[in-house]
Amino acid sequence: MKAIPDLLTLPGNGVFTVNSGKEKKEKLMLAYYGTKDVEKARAKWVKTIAGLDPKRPWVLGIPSDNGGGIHRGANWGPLILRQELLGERERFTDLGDVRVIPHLLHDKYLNEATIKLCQKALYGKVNKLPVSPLSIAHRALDDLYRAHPDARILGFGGDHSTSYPLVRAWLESRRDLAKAAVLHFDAHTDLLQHRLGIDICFGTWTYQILDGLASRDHLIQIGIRSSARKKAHWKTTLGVEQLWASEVRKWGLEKTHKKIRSHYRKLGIEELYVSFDIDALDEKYAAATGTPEKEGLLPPDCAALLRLLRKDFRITGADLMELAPYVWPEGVEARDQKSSIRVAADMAKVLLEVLEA
Ligand SMILES: [Mn+2]
Repeated sequence: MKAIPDLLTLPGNGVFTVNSGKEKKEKLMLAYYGTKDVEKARAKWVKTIAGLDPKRPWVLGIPSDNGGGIHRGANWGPLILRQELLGERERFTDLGDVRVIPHLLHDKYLNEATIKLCQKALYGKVNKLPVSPLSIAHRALDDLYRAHPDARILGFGGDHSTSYPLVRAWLESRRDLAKAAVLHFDAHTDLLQHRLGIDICFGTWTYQILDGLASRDHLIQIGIRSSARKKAHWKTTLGVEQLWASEVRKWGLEKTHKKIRSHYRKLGIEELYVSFDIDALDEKYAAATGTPEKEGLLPPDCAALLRLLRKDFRITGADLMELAPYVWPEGVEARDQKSSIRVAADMAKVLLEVLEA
């Protein structure tokens, strides 16, 4: 836990700014800490980190979109989600943001000289700490789960690659991995092994967590509708369970819930991690994202499904990914950008609710 104040920074402060863009961050700092002075706010934040209470969920922002690749802009997701959640401040502890060097993704892609330069930039000296957003997140989450194995962490992304450290660290810290499963809401499978030679990014992260599961059928994907391959391909080659958006729409809420419940129950699952890519929702509701897709899931159905599953299983980890608040892809028919942000914030509230003990 000693490294946490170095690895993380104030809530909303993970997007590095010098001058341009800093007013976006000041608003949140003022609302959280009553000051625009970073040093004063930091002193208050450090106190929060020192006195963490695992009885409430914790929020962690990973404002990196360097693992994305169509329309970026999800780096502002964690800040804007928190602004929308100001009315819920009493319900969670805010761990802050991972410190993000926006040109980096994972330390394994870096040479030693670059790592040293970035350590000097982030920490003021060469040390053993990671420097890329996914590597920093993984290290911070490991420390947090080691000190508080019962922590319930809600991650805010970021592009979907930021789920990689969140899910990995959650799996690695389970007392009984055989009873732990992942439920992944998404329009896309994110199951590529590599994308242009890169093995950890928004299109591959789910493939890269498969070997961390007790068994591959512990992953259920829901909302899929944009895939180069048919559903049977993913089942026969990877053994992953999928409920496509068209099936969910046909079955309705009750039958969908029963299918998920019986699948997990047969496997003896007791606890779930929920990863929620906002593009699982129909583009009418989730247009402010990198890859919006038509004919998706409906927000009230997703909320109701999560509330039902929470009665069957303990939900002990979750994330909300891919809200890109300033992105507005051309040709997307939607209500307005503000409503897209509000829908994402409402989903974040539901995730917070199902994480509450
Ligand atoms: Mn995704």
